[in-house]
Amino acid sequence: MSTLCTDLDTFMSGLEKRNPGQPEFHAAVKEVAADVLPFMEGKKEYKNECLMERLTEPDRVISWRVSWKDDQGNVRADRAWRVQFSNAIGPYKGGLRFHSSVTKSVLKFLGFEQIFKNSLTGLPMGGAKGGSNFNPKGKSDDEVMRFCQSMMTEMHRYIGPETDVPAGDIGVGAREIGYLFGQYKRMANQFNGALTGKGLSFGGSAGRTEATGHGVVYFMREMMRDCDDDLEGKTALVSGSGNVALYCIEKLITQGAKPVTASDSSGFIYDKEGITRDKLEWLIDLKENRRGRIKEYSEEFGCEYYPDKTPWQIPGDLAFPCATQNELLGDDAKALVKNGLIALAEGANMPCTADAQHILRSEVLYAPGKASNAGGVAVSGLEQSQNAQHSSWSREEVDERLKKIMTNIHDKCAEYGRDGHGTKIDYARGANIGGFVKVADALLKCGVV
Ligand code: NDP
Ligand code: 2IT
Repeated sequence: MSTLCTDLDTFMSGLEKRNPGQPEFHAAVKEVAADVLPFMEGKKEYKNECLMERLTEPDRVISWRVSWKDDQGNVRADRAWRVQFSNAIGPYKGGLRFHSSVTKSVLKFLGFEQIFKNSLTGLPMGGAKGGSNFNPKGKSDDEVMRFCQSMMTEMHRYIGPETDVPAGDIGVGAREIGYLFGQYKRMANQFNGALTGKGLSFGGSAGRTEATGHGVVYFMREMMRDCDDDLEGKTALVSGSGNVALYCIEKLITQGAKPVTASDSSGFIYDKEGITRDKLEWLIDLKENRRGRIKEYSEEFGCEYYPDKTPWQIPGDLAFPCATQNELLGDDAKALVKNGLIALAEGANMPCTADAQHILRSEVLYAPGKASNAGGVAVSGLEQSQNAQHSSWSREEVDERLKKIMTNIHDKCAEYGRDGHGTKIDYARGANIGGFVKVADALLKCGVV
């Protein structure tokens, strides 16, 4: 490894050589390094400190086998990882993803992003991510429970409230966190805040379920406010119909915007009249309790359904990709811009490809996930505080803190992302550098580690 590397191409070719076959991780690092390397150039304090090389090498990656038995009595074996990326500014913190597409590369990209996101929240949380290629779709509750118990039987050795605190992500919601926490207590013989996203009856925080989706809309509101505009009457395109998408839609409705789309991996619905509060309640029940498909919304409410398509060709003022990585391509970005898009805030992690990001960054207001979806992990941080104090705060108090945190993240992005000539904020640059400076400072002050 070189001791000082300020040239992006040289840096990336070294990183790619050290981490072959990890395209998602490469893309996430490149996006950050393109802003951070020039920022570090010429700054005396960063010289010869090898900061980006240190930050792109996880503290450790733990991998293990998860054996479990399905309802037919067959033994199954899935793979699991926990990527403990950096504890420079606090204990490792980040979600768990259960999806058939999970690989080490995907979890490294997510863990890397989490370092900067968690730093932006202003709370003392390091970066981590974990998960498994286990696919919870179509599995019974008993199967999911047996899988979670087996996963935690190994994972409990590596986590704890002052060590590493996992939470939910794709495929890991209230049900999974409950089963994981139940097994954690048995293995560790401790009731503590080693997981967040817990149910309200066993140490969870009010408002955590809604936090990511609500936070994305709070962030968008700040971006619009910065241009003397607001959300009232704006048509909004949302993708996904999971935790983030549903509560993004909810907050859009209360802010007077008109969400018109939602999706899952089978297709999207286009409800020209707008998704209203009543329809959303039905959709939340469909997704959270009945575990149904988005197509059923179009059958229930008589709107358009497009199988195997994403919503980005539909005209809208605001866009909120809230499903998964690489779900919005360069051509989608072009269509959105052509159709008059004003702003896009990422609810998902890295939903826009590098091509799409490039177009959006120059043409519209663009908020990267590490800034705009940080409300989820921020309220996880608040859950940790409540657990440590053996107390619980009201929904209103959590919501007030969430709003403040999202405003602070916006302002930090503005501080580092406003160009020299005036008003336009490059939120991606602001988030990358704003997230980096605190982590870099901690690294510099804690010696060579
Ligand atoms: P959920 O599992 O609740 O929902 C995921 C949604 O995205 C579902 O509608 C799912 O459809 C869709 N989806 C997942 N994978 C794909 C795919 N490969 N192609 C198309 N659609 C897909 O997850 P969350 O809502 O929690 O997470 C969504 C995104 O938000 C992720 O990028 C996650 O990392 C990010 N995020 C989540 C946070 C949280 O607190 N939960 C916090 C910050 C970011 P289907 O059911 O068909 O798979
Ligand atoms: O991507 C994310 O920020 C999350 N999945 C939430 C992580 C957390 O620890 O709440």
